[in-house]
Amino acid sequence: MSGKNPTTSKNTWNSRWTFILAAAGSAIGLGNIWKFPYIAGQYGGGAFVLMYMLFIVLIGVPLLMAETVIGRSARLSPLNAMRKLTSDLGISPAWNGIAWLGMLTSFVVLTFYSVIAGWTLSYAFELLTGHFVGMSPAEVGSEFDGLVMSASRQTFWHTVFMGITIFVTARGIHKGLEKGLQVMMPTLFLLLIVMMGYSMFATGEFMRGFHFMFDFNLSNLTGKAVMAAMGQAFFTLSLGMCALMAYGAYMPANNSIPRTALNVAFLDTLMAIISGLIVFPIVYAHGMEPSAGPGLLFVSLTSAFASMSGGSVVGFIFFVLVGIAALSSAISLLEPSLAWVTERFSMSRAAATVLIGGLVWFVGLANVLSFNHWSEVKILGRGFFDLFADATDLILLPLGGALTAIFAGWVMKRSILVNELTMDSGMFNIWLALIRIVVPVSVLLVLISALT
Ligand code: VAL
Repeated sequence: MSGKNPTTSKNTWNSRWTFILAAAGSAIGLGNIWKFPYIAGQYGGGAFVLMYMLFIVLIGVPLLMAETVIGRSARLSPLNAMRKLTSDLGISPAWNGIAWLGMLTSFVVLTFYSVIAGWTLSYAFELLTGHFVGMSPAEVGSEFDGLVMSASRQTFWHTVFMGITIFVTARGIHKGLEKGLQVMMPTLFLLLIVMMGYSMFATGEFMRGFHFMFDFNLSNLTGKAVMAAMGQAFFTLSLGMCALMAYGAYMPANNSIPRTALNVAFLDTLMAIISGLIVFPIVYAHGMEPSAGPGLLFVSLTSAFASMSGGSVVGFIFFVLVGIAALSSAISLLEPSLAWVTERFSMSRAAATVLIGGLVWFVGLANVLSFNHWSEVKILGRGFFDLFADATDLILLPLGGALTAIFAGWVMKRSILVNELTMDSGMFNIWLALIRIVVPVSVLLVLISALT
């Protein structure tokens, strides 16, 4: 096995908060603010939201802990961590497939994530110029259509976003991440609260939005909705992509993994729920449909910004912050492949970042084009964007998650788990039961129910 062992203090994050911030920074992103409201809207609200929360608790938290344990116990990139664990145990290297799968998934996710993050930057810029002032929701809607129809504008912003991601990542974990995250995350949270205040007091439709999100209607609970809720739970917590496994390698030994996992899952879910409570009242107030799809956040919020006084400035700040939340997630999506390439080819971090980031950028162009020039190109009945999004949500993430759970629960040495998790034995056994049985069986059942 090649590679240096980054256990030196230089390569572990120095404060207890940094790991929580970095993990929360990875988890909280477009998945909460853009994706959660739009899929909750497409699957009819309440029942979907409940299933999603159930999956966060039963699958998300235990898996978050498992991925972090693997990363921290080996203190290597996901692939080399898996190689170390499998060779220590003397078992088949086929298990290393978990890391290959995670690297593939994080790569694929980033190719479309960057395009959507580009939309947020484009919106921030347009709001700043006062472009949307006084526009009706229908006009705001056709502006959105104009953006997705334009390959050049999307390519421009996708390039800007990947450029920033590469720049920040190449500067390394200390300089690149630590400082920024301490300011970004709290500011984003505050602005979301302010926006929720707007939805609550200025739209007159807060309760309707609230009921849409929380009224449990059993008839909405189709196999597909349950599947989507599970995929979203993985996506939003950055699970099944080895991102947190990669971050775990830098986590100080005295950080509590269970406590961190609970904090991150709580903050992440809170952000998603708040985003829903912002978006749906605005959707109703402007006569839109919750099921409008990927444009939901952009059209609904921008319509609100267009009609409120000072909306251009608030909107600008909002989309910049969403872009920054996306940035801290994107950085974590680069990390699994990046850490491996630096270890494997003894390449500098900067060179590896440019190489992988460049490849992501290139493949990302297929996503850009799938909305316009290539809209007729279909694979398995889907354009590239839908293909990548569905392949990750419906197959790669659950598969990666289930395999990680089986590996951590059934294959890893108990002593490593006990040492890393430092829980009392009752809690440990609950965790073990979730990771051994509940996670794999739920993934299997959901896959079967969605396919039949
Ligand atoms: N978890 C993040 C998000 O929800 C990314 C890494 C997918 O946006």
